[in-house]
Amino acid sequence: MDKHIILKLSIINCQLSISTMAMAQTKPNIVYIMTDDHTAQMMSCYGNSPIQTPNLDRIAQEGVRFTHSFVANSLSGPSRACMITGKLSHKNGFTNNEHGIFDGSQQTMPKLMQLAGYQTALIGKWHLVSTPTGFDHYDILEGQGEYYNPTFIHDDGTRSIEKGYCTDVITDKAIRWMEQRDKSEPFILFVHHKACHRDWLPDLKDLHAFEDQTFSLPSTFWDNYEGRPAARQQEMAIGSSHDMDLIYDNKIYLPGDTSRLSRLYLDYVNRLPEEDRKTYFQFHDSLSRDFKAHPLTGRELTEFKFQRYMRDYCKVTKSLDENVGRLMQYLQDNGLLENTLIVYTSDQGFYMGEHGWFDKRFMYEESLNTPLIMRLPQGYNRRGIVNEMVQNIDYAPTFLEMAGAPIPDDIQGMSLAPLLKGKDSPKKWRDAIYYHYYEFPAEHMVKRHYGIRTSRYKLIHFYQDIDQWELYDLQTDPSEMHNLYGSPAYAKVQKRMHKRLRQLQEYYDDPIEKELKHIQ
Ligand code: SGN
Ligand code: CA
Repeated sequence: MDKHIILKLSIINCQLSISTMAMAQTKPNIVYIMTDDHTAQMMSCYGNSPIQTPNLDRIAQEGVRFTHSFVANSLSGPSRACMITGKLSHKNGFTNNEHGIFDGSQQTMPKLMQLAGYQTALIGKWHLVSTPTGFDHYDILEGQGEYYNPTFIHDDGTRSIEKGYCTDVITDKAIRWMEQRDKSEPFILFVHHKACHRDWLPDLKDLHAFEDQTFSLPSTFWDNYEGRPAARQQEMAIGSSHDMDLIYDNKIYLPGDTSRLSRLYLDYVNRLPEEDRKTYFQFHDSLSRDFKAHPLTGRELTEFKFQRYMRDYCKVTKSLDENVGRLMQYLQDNGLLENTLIVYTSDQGFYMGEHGWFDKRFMYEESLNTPLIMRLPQGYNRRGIVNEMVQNIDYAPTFLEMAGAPIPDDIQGMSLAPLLKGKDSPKKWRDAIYYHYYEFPAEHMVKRHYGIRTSRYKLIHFYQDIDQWELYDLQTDPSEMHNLYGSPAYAKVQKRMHKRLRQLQEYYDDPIEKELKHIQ
C-alpha cells in the first residue's frame, strides 16, 4: 500500500480512538441501587419517617427526590423485569413470582448498555429465576437470599457461602468490582440489596438499636375495609396470627418450639457462626421470656407485633443506609461523584401498618409508590423535588438516553432525561400511570387487579374471582378509605377515568379488559 495512504489511515485510526476515548470519558457512569421492600415512609428525606437515613438524604439533598414514583406491578420479580426491559409485565412476560421465569433472550437495557460501550455488572438479589444475561459480571443471591452468611451464585456457575451480613457483603462486592473494572470505559453497576425484605434479621451490631423507641400507629391501622372487599380478604394483616407469625416474623421464640415456621426461622438464624448465634439468642430469648411471662391478646397483641415489626425493619434499614454511605464514600474518594448518576430506589413500596398491613401488592399508595432519589452527573442541572409521575419502566430509556444510545420503539417507558436536564420540568408530561398485578391465588391473597392513577384520582378493578371497582379522590381521601365508585357526585370523574383507562390499555396493548369482556 502507498506510504501516504498508510499514514493517512493511521491518523484517522488515531483520531477515531482519541474521539472514542473522549466519548467514553464524557458518558456518565450509573450506579443503580435497588433495595427490597424499602418504602418511602421509612426514609427521612420523604418526611414523617420514624428513622433517620442521613446517607440516603444526602443523595436527595445533592440531587433530586421524586414524589410521584410508581411501580407497574408491586412485587419483586415483576418489578425487576419491568426495570430491565422498560416494558410492562404483559410485554416482558414476567407477571408473577410464583410461576415466572424471565426470558433472558429478550431485549434488555443491560444488553443495550453493553452495545453502547458500557461495562455492566449486577450484584445481589436477582429473583428472575433464569441465568442473568447482558451482564459482563454478576454475583447474585440464590432466590430471596439470606441475611446471614448468604449463598451467592457467581457468573462462572459456581456457588459459595460468603461470610458476613448480607448488606455489607453486597456493598463489599460492589466496591471490589468497581476497583477492578476497566477504568477507561463507562460502567453501569446494579447493586440489588436483600434488605429490608421479610423476615428483617438485623446486623448483630444493631440488635439493640430502636429498642427504646415506640412507634405511632398509622391513622388507618384499625381499618375495617368497608366498601373494599378485596382489601378485607387479603392475608397480610399484622393482627392475624396466620399472616404475621409471632415466631417467624416477630422472633418470639423459645427453645422447644417446633412449628414449621420456627424451623424456617431457625434455618435462617442458624447460619450465624456459633458465637454470633449466642449473642443473637441472648437478646431474643430475653424478649421472648418477657413476652411469655405476660402474654397479650387482642389489640394489645397486635400493637405489640407492630412495635416489634417496626423495630426489626428499622434495624435492617439502618445498616442499609450506612452501606449506601460507604458506597457513596468510595465514589467520592475515587473522583467518581461528578460523572456518575446514582439512583436509589426499591422494587416497590411497603405497608408499615397502614390499613393494618405489612407486605405490598395492592395498587394503594404505600405499595404503588416506590422511593426514588438520584444524584445527577454533570450536565443534568435539576435539583430538589420532582413532582411528575414516573414509573419503573422509565429507568431503561433514561439510562439509554444518558448513555447516548438509541431507545428502541418497543420500550414502553419514557426517558426521564428531560426532567433532569434543566432547572424546570418540561411543559408536557404523562397525566396517568397504568398498573396491573397478577399473583393470585398466592401468599397474602391479594386479588388480581389493574387500574390507573392520575394526579388526583385512582380507578382500580379487582377481577378473577371478584368483580369489584374502586375509585378514590386522592385530594380529599389520600389514605384511600372511601371507595367512591358508583357515587353520583363522582359520576363524571368515573366516566372520564374509565375512558382514560381504556386509552392506556390500548396504548400499552394490555388485552385484559377485552379478555374479561369475552369471559363474561
Ligand atoms: C416471600 C415472603 C412474602 C413476600 C414474598 C414476595 N414470605 O414469599 O411475605 O410477599 O416473598 O416478596 S417469606 O416467608 O419467605 O418471608 S418479593 O419482594 O420478593 O416480591
Ligand atoms: Ca420486594
